[in-house]
Amino acid sequence: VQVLIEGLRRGDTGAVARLITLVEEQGTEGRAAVAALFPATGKAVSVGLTGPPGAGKSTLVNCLVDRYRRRQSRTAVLAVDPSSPVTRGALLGDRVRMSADHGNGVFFRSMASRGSAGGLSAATSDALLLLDAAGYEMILVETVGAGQGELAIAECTDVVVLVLTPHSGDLIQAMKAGVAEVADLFVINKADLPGAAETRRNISQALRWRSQHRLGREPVVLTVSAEKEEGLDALVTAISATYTHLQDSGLLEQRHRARLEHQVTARIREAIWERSHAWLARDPFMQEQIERVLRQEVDPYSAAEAVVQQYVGGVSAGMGGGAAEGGREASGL
Ligand SMILES: Nc1nc2c(ncn2[C@@H]2O[C@H](COP(=O)(O)OP(=O)(O)O)[C@@H](O)[C@H]2O)c(=O)[nH]1
Ligand SMILES: [Mg+2]
Repeated sequence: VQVLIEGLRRGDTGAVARLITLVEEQGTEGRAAVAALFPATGKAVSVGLTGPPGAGKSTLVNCLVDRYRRRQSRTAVLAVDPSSPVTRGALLGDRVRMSADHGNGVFFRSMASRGSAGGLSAATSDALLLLDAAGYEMILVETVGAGQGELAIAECTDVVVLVLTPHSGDLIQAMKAGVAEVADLFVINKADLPGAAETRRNISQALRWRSQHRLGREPVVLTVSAEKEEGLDALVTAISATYTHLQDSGLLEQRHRARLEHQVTARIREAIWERSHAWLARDPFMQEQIERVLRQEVDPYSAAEAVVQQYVGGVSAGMGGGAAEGGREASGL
């Protein structure tokens, strides 16, 4: 890990790719890398592009990469697919974890979900930290906005761009999934197809009705054509303007804080679980509760609550109840 970290610091993209694999595995080596490189983070701008499959996110990312590269920004792309189940990840094998520096200074990396959406977002935020430490100034993150996993994009990136297409009912889906709530910028791609202007009006109108915006103001709605390369400079300008707005309004700092808080909380949850589940399985009090569930004396929820009460205490107790203290000592928690 130390060698890879030094490699990353020297700008060796192979080392960056291997470190990302380590954080994908979410093991101790990945943690060590994040710990060592965390002080070197905090300079990158991250932009998440989400939206339904086929909306043109990848095509759009390629167009944006070209433009950022021309502006001399060191650019990296993370392609994340939260809908990809374990089997698909295994099936695609190396392709899923393909990573390349296209010789134009742009780093590209695919990440596949191997487990929960929570695990993916932890791996993605770690990968973002590594890329940030590696000196990438602009990091584009593409995720499929089809389920609940895409909400994680708002926990990982500074600016969220929602990519939709004309007349597709995408917006309704996006609203149902809650992505429309977290989007800072709405992009209607495929404006070369009919109906883009009307879709744009409909979305603007829907946004006007909304009483609150995560952005503190109404999000901008743009029409672009990634394929015909139309409206892309306006998109780059809108992304910059959104970022500046976030900076000036203090929202960027707020988001940054919320993001770190989320990461710390997620790690606390993991650490508590890692440390407790092995002894919990052998714990007499826990076993007694299981027996009671078996005898139908209590339901599983109540049994779980009794175990938590025993070792952690009540939610509102803060420091934990008196009885919990003894239990906590005995269990080594
Ligand atoms: N007509 C049209 N097709 C597009 C445009 N952008 C992307 N596409 C096509 O839409 C399909 C899906 O694009 P892709 O970038 O893979 O979508 P993703 O799944 O959101 O990443 C591809 O066949 C693209 O060529 C566009 O601006 N206009
Ligand atoms: Mg794609």
